[in-house]
Amino acid sequence: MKDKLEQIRKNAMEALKELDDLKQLEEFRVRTLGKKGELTLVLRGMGSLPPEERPVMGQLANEIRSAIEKALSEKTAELKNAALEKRLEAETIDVTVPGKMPRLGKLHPLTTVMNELKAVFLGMGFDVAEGPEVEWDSYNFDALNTPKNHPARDTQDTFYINEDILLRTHTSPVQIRTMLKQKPPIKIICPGRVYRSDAVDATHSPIFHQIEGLVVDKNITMGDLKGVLDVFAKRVFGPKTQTKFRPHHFPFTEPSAEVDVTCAICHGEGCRVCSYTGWIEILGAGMVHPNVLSYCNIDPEEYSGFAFGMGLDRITNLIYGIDDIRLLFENDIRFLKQF
Ligand code: 2U9
Repeated sequence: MKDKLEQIRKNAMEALKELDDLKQLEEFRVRTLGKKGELTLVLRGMGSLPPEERPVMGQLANEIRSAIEKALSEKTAELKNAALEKRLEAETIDVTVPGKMPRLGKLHPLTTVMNELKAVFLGMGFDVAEGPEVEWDSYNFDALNTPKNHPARDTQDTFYINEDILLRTHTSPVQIRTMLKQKPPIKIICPGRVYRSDAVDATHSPIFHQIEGLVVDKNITMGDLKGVLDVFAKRVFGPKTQTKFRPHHFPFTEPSAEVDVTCAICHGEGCRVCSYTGWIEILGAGMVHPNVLSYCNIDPEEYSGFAFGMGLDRITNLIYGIDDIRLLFENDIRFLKQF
């Protein structure tokens, strides 16, 4: 038995030298030291030895097992090290190679202008209110003093979901919703997307954007409206900008006005942008019609208010000198990159 054991040791040590991958090492371990391995098989034969030889053989077998285990773990470490070395070599990176510049996106010009206008009104103490784009016909028209068959509905034709529900033609229903659930004082702007059934051309799109504003409190006057819009115009178009109110008619305000600012391009001299008038129309405004306040359960004898509305797309085009509204919606990256 002693010879057998020594033979196992010799074979094992020689075999180990030849092995050069971790899988082979594991197979070797099972073959030599495992439950059905060579060493175990020899030890099973211990029973047939004379009793006095058993401890001696047992000790020798243990010694050989330890020796093989030691050699095996040394070889395993050696192979693992070699594998790591090889990987590190393969994965070396040249830190001097110039990096790839990540391509940064940027805000759409409409978003940039929307943010700027919001900031101007937030600076004057307005809150931002938002509401659904799919809206009740009654909030979009009836509440705004525009009952069924009113001629003003013609100029604001839109897309109907059914007889009572439509895509809003202005953000005004957001002001209605606010007045229905909140008592004055109210001082809000309502930015958002609106819809009209208009044919597409350089100045019309069935989808466009507005910012409207509403202030309702005791003793609100047309002077407050002029003050707010004058500050707004100076902040957006420059401190020398002047504003001019022209009488107009909207069903939801009385009196109503269209508001012009002096042309920021020619400063009033006259140029192509202002059609040689020196003035550019930027918004509509007026004092909230008593019928509108009453619809929202606000007593027009006690409270008054002003409202205004502007087309964000038109203002964006004015600020950036863009001459066709369609460019804002085509999302041609070569166009958008310029801003
Ligand atoms: C309530 C009462 C009154 C909002 C107003 C305008 C005048 C206006 C146009 C500007 C260009 C629409 O985008 S546009 O085509 N808007 O001229 N809007 S007053 O008046 C309101 C709103 C809400 C409760």
